Amino acid sequence: VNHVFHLVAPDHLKYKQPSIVNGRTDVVTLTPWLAPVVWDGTFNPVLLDSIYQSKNITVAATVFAVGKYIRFLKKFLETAEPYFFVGFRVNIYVFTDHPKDVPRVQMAGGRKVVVRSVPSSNRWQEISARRMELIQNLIEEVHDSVDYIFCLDVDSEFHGRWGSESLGGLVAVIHPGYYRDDRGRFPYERRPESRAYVADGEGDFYYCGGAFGGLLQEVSLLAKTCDLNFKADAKEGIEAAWQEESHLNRYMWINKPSKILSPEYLWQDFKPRNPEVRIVRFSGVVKNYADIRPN
Ligand code: UD2
Repeated sequence: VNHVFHLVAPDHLKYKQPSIVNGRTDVVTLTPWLAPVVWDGTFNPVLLDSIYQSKNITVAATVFAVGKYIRFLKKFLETAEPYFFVGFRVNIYVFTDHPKDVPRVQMAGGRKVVVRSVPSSNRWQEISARRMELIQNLIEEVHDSVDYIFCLDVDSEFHGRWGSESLGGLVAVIHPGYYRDDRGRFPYERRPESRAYVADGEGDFYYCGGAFGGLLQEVSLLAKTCDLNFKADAKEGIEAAWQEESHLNRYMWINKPSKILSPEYLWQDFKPRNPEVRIVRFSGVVKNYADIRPN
């Protein structure tokens, strides 16, 4: 695992000439701290794949399927195969309390599903929040064999390419529900007692808890911090408005992500598509909470 990456494309690779005067004008593609915002049309997939293929990287994804959420796993895995880092070494780590019910999905060489057993839980808030601790443990275990990791919600499906354009140190996805809103309307945790607190007039974007990633050491730090803060809050009887998503938002406000993925990378199936979203690559399925949550 070599983290000193020079971006070198193979000799004689043919691709469209880049331009710094022509490009997308309907969206912003750079944050004020100069992190790229990945939208369709801002990158060349052939060029990017050739650069990262020569690095021989391994990409991990984590997905939790606890309790009734096991029903989402099949579609998630089946759609990951044709869209998520095609042509790369991929390990998908499935955390579940139903290891026997994990569907067998045919995968290409170099790609595999690894199943981890976790205990069941009666509170969905606990399940989603406990992910941070388990992600951190996993990273400690695999840090010699994996380069990048993405942590994804299971109640979602791929519909388009999610590949090497998404790689970065610390990677956040902009939440599809709030990206046109004033930050005063973001559902950050607003109680100063919480360690997830973001004050009025602060915050950059509202990021998804359902997809984030980056280099292992970056994601490890994020997971460790969110987990500690979540637990310290819990000791004082506080649960942030959107659990670990609130803590992640607080973390990303202080530790600016080095790459941002546009809402193409986590849309919501119930939302009509806005014109700037030319392609939905990954989206949350419509679900009936009463049906699938333990309480
Ligand atoms: C949002 C976030 C989610 C999380 C949550 C806050 C998005 C799209 N979703 O979604 O990531 O931050 O708010 O808590 O950003 N799970 C189980 N079994 C359960 C409950 C949850 O396995 O009984 C896992 C599963 O992988 C699921 C994830 O936890 O995808 C998040 O739970 P959710 O999808 O119910 O949260 P949701 O949709 O309210």
